[in-house]
Amino acid sequence: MATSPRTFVIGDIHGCSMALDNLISSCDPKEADTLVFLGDYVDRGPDSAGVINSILQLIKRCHVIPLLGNHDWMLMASEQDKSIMDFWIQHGGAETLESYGGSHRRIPASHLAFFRHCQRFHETDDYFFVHANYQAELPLREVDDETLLWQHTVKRFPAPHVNGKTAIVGHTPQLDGLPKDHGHIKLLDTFCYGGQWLTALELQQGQVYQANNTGDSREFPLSGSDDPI
Ligand SMILES: [Mn+2]
Repeated sequence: MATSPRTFVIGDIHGCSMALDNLISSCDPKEADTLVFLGDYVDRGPDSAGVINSILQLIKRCHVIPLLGNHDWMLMASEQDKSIMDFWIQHGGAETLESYGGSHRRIPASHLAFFRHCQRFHETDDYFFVHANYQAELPLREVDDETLLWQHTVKRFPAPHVNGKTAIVGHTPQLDGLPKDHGHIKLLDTFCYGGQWLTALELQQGQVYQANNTGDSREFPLSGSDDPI
């Protein structure tokens, strides 16, 4: 019997290519499956270039929907604006440039094309996906970049969206390494670059897959995320 296509939502990677590659091995996406990436592929971790190379390979293997994170935005904006370049380098961009051989000019055209292709939000019948945050009463296309890319969910925890869908977000690191399920919003940035885990949530089964930078992997149901097996 053929299994129905699966949808995995993957949190902030931040240059952790080893964790990403191990996570993908665990999920083993097939051609009909979909990977939604919540953004922040680059910065802070050791191998941002390797992360983008891996995702470019995944695009040939299954459906990939990449969202834009604030760090990915800074990488792109640095091309045109020296003040953003300085800010970016101080906030994780230095590691990214190092992974590309030390210069913005060495970032391959295929990688820049990937960042330009990233979306600010994505919606399905039951879910919507943003990097950072949303405004409960506003259609997603009307929400500003400050909210979608930068605003943390710690101080401004949003109400359920009027669209009735479940929100899945990254950006605000969960320092204990566990994804959070608050019903109408699920938080998947599990602080991989800080020594915790990279998370994929498979939506149909509610199963959490995790991998880290030291080669470990684990999985558990999201409802049991306070007590991972
Ligand atoms: Mn972010």
